[in-house]
Amino acid sequence: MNKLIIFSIVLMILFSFGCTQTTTTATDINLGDNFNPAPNHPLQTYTVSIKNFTFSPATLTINQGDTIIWTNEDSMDHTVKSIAKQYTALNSDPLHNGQTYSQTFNMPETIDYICSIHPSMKGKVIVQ
Ligand SMILES: [Cu+2]
Repeated sequence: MNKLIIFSIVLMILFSFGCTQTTTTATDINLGDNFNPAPNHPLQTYTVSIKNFTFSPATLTINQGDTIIWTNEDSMDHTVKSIAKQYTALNSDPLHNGQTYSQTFNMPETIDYICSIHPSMKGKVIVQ
């Protein structure tokens, strides 16, 4: 008899969780600072071209989990290096013509970066 009651309670709890999840989005629940909700959008890959000593687009706003691929389209070598220490460090080797550098971003942050060979080349990634 006791087992039946416990089983019924477990079923009720499971059922109520099921209902909660269908009617409440993750952002409505405060689960603490360590909770990283699964992205509610498809993960995307963006491309930034490095051409004529310019990152294009110079500023890119993406979502957590997205990836950026930089491609050097100049005959001159370029790098992708974050200026300040951030959670996600951008730190490419010198990219020759046609070479790529990719990075996935998993934290909300703003990263200013440059080409360390030509520091006047500036770019920014905003992860939201
Ligand atoms: Cu450069």
